[in-house]
Amino acid sequence: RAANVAIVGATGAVGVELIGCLERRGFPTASLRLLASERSAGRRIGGHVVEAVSMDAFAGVDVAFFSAGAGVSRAYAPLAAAQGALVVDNSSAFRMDPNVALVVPEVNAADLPAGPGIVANPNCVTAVSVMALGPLRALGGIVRVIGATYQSASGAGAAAMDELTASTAAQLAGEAFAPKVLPHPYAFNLFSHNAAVDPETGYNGEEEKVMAEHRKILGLPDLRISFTCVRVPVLRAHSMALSVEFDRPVSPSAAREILAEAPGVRLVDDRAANHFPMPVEASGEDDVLVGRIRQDLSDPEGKTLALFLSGDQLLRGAALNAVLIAERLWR
Ligand code: A2P
Ligand code: 11C
Repeated sequence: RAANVAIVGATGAVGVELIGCLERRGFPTASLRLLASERSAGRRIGGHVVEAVSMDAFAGVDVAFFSAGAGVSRAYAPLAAAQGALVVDNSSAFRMDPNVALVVPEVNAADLPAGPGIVANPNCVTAVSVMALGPLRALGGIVRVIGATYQSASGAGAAAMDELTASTAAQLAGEAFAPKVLPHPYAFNLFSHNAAVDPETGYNGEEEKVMAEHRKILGLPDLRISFTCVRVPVLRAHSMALSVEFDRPVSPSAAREILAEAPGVRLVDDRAANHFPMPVEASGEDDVLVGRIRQDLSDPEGKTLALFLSGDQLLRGAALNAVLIAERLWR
């Protein structure tokens, strides 16, 4: 049967994409309830009136998507699940809970639970990265990953996207612009990810999440992994450079063959044309673009590959992945 669906955070950058993905993919929807904060109550989106989220909002809801931050998820997701809803949570609130599955369906659908409850959607960097790392496990065991990211404004929400556009326009017009959403000037600049930095380790919260989530999704609790996360002036696709070490020698051509067949992945690896994954080409695309596949020459044993990825942060990184999870669970 068709599901009664709720979206919490429906007015946000991810929420709007969730509405679009459900429609585009023909998710069997009997009713759609759009929820956000008090600020948005009464707003209309595509014929639906937005309501403020409340304790009573989940009666009769079969599938609830949450994308309004970890605090809202902690406050309402258990309530929705207790009332029988299948909850797909895009926040970080439950991802590392050992009783909650953290899933990218193409990689670890086997971790999905049999019944309703909360399923977590990964951080957008993790979701894009494992789309390549998952299939590459066919080459051998992954023992170490070094990543550096080029993260878009969308990861910080709709207001950050607006700030990128407005600050760029201001700079081009020679006008002053005071950042309000992000901590640093964004136009023609880049900066270390805005999550808080652990004074002991020097890693920021985004990097810590990404590293822990890779271990959980790939089922490799001892994976040696390090990420450096950086915000770049791009609107809605995250890119990343990865160095991936295996437990045996590996060849770029074998990796290319595997990735060419991998669902949800598109090879963009044209050395002659110097054409590789770019955020402008990944934006609006369901597939993660993968290229620059080459032997990492820093490893004399030939066990390490270097690659470059670009994936739409709002789709694979959030809304699309959440809808793919719901599709697997709602039958
Ligand atoms: P609202 O638009 O009413 O503020 P983004 O990631 O693009 O910033 O979007 C965040 C989403 O989360 C928006 O839909 C926002 O609604 C929603 N949201 C933020 N805080 C709350 C809250 N306290 N209760 C419900 N929804 C919230
Ligand atoms: C960013 N990836 O680009 C973050 C946003 O763990 O859900 C999402 C943070 C998270 O800033």
